[in-house]
Amino acid sequence: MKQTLKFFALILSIILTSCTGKIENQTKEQASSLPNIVIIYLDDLGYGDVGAYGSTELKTPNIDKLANGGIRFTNGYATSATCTPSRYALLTGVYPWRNENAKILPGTAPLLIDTAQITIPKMLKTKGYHTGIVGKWHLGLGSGNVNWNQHISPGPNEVGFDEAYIMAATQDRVPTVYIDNGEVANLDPTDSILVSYQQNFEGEPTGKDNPELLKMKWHHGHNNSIVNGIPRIGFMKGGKAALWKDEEMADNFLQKAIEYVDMHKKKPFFLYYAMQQPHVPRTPNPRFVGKSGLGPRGDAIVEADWCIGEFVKKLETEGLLENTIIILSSDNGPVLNDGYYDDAVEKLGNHTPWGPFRGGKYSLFEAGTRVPFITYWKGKIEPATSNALVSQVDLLSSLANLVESDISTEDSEAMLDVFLGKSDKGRDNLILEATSRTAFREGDWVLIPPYNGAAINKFVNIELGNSNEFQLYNLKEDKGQEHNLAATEKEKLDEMLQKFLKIRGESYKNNSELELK
Ligand code: NG6
Ligand code: CA
Repeated sequence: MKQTLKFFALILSIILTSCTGKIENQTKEQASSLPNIVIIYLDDLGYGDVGAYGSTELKTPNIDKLANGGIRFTNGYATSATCTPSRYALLTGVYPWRNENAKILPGTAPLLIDTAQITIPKMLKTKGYHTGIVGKWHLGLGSGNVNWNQHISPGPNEVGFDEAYIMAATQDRVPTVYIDNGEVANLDPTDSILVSYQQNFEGEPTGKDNPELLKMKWHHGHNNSIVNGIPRIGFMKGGKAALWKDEEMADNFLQKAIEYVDMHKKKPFFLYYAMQQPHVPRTPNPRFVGKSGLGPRGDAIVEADWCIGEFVKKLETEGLLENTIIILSSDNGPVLNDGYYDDAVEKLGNHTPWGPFRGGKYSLFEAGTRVPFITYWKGKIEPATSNALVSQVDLLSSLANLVESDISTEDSEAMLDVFLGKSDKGRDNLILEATSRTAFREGDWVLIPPYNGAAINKFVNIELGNSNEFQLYNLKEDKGQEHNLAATEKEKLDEMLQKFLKIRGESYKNNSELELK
């Protein structure tokens, strides 16, 4: 009897192990058939800054290789004309104007994304992906009053990233340190970091009071703490060993991105490579200084292009290029003088960072949000140009389709076929945003409702899109938005306004973000 029982127990255990084995194998097989996903996201790169998008003065051979070997979208949009809101929408698939805090954040802002909210990396983790971010975060950290000398949380690790090597906000904002999975990298515990956006720390020099200490001069804003001879936004003290070296930032992020690939190449991975160029302060490595002939802004773009080339080379030498989809875009349109004297205006020559469009960063006109937008997948995506209307907010649902997840959001339209070049049918319409004001694009038309405020920001010298009257443009005939048709195309105006209001609601009128100084 004992023997028979033992025999049955043995048979049962064999059956069970073979079953669980099968299940495990299935997940493994499914996981290994999934492609790696890389989002390369630039900061303030304009539509016209890229060779494949018409730049002749500035050469970007490595971005061009992706654009010419993949799909070059001509109607691809960031959701916003500034960084934080665009990044929020990119990761969450939610329009930034739905979150009233999705505005340019100081370095001390709390985490903007709700830890219960779905994000691209969270969605991908449900399918077995390893997820990482390297580069600019600018979506807030902690829950208010971060102590930079302790573990910093919640942050990227709490909204879906297994690994996060970031700068907290922007290169021109304190704290000017790297944060490695919630810990300030290279922090000497005896030299605490203090950060404030309200007041200076006693005895610390500032850009405003100590011009003799500056290697880069401020033009507007940017006159608080001085780090590496560069005056920043916000005050900071201590953490000397942890301070980044601006000229090494690009190499550092590239190296971390490459290390990430090395560590995780055996499993499907998602890497959000959020580059800092060509945002201010523009500090290309000495290897790139003078390379563009356009001053530091151009040199920083040449440097970024080189980094992209090196990163793609890494995927290639690892044999990963055929199994990796690369999406490249920018968080908002271009700006020349964004607060420092760095020759961006003086050395511009014939270069047109805004391409054929009007406006730039901060603007509701096209150049604010119409950005380079490229999908590349060697052997899977046929090279093409697509005029389909697509937005970065669509990536969440579209990537979910790619990995056979049914996760989606109301704002994020699943258009995997468009991103893979199998369809030309993009979105019907899209809400555009710039410093809390919104506009409406549908088909070839764009409607900009009236907004108070200056028509032009005289510091950055960019037309913001504000007017006392409705503006209506036909982008097919008038890319540069020169001819306001609101008075003559009354029916179209009304139709657009009704649709805009239906999605956006009357609250679009509360454009409360501070006027940029
Ligand atoms: C503005 C800064 C600008 C830049 C921007 C954020 C001033 C006067 N201007 O407030 O230099 O940092 O914020 O750029 O401080 S973004 O690309 O991250 O949105
Ligand atoms: Ca930006």
